[in-house]
Amino acid sequence: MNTEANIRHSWAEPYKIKMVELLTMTTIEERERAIREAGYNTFLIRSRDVYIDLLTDSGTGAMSDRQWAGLMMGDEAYSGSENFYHLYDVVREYYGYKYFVPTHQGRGAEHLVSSIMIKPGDCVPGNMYFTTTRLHQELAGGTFVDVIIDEAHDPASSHPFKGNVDIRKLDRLVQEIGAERVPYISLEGNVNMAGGQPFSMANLRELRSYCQERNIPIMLDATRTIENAWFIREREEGYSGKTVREILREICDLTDGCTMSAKKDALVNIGGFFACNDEQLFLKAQNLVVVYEGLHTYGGMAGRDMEAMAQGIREAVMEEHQAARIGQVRYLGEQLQAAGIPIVRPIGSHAIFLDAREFLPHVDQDDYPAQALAAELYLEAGIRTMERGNVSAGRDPETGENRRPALELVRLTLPRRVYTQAHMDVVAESVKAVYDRRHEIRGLKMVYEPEYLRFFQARFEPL
Ligand code: P70
Repeated sequence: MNTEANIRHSWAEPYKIKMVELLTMTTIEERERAIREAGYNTFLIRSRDVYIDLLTDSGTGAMSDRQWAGLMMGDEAYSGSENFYHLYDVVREYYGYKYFVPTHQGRGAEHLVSSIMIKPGDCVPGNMYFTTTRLHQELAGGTFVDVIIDEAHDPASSHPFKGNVDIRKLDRLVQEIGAERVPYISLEGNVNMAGGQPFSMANLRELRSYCQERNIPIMLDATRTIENAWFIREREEGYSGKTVREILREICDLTDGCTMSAKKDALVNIGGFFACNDEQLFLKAQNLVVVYEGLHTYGGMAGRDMEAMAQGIREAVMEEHQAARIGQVRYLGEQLQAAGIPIVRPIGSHAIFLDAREFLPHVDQDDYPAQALAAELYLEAGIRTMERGNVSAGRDPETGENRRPALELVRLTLPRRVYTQAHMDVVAESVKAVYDRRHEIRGLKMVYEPEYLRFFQARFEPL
């Protein structure tokens, strides 16, 4: 176990490397061809053409030897797998919810919650949208309403808890439409689209008492909530002496249920779950999961995947793991800040977000500056990142216009336990090189736009 002192002075990895995966390096000509063939969309680049892959921290982490050993313990029974019961015990112990339904990944759980809880015409308030979460809410006939604090939409604000809910915004909505049309509040830990920003325990307590008075359940998006717990410990008064594990439990105990993409915090390549305390809700979810995912004792996962997840959750709450995780992200972010590159502040837990509006002020938002910047980073050094701006935000269903969100960002997402400090140096050098020639960078025109979650498959051409 790390002591307080060496957590503070070093974020050195609490593991050593037993197996490696070779990387391929490409020439500029090869990258020019690859990005053109990918329609200037980093989602469409083949992974063999990527050097350092910062597209996402989702399912891209390195598993431990114990997790790999767990794969050999897979009980692939169609029903009643041993691994299901093991995973259930671990979720019960660490997250604390009474009932548990496994799903193939996070959006499987979102689909269950949205279709069970939302009626057409309902509004679902949340601390900023997430793409898949909002889409499932809309497909169920609901409307997402953003109730995050204003600071979250300002990349330059260094508020320590930019993930907080603005209770006044929430109250305005509830007054306007009535609590009966608010099926639940969707609360995300370490808010992804805001830059990986945490909520505070004080804010959650206030939200809890507001919701309890009005009978509105709180459904937590637990995807990166262990990382949120780390920030509470680091920044919130009264928490420095608590463990991440204790704080995670405290968060979950203040909510009614959760959806989880285990591909992040829980250190697995695939998996997710829904968990809750209400028996009726659980019974509905358990029934619906067999329609869309698989039997309720595997929910789309193999037995071995559930075993790896059970072990992954145990490793994820370790203090030394989080110290290294967040330390590595901070190491990269501080290098970029020192070079004067505009990034979202404070530095979050899973990624560095470049502020593409500041980076490319000469590119109009409808010419997709973040998409163009992600393409340039790939061209520069084979580094793959992800657009999180106007393309991701999509169109307003009412007006059909681009949403033009306040945040126009490029996400450099760090997979867990995968890259080294030297890789971070290469990334920082490459971003600086692109920054030096930023005036030459032009926007993009969208030439193919799919109906759902367009950012995954849209194609572009240079202007
Ligand atoms: C990412 C991934 C997934 C995710 C999430 C939060 C806070 C739910 C989910 C869904 C993958 C992704 C998804 C959509 C667009 C881009 C990337 N986030 N809640 O890279 O979970 O992927 O398991 O279905 O971050 O941020 P899942």
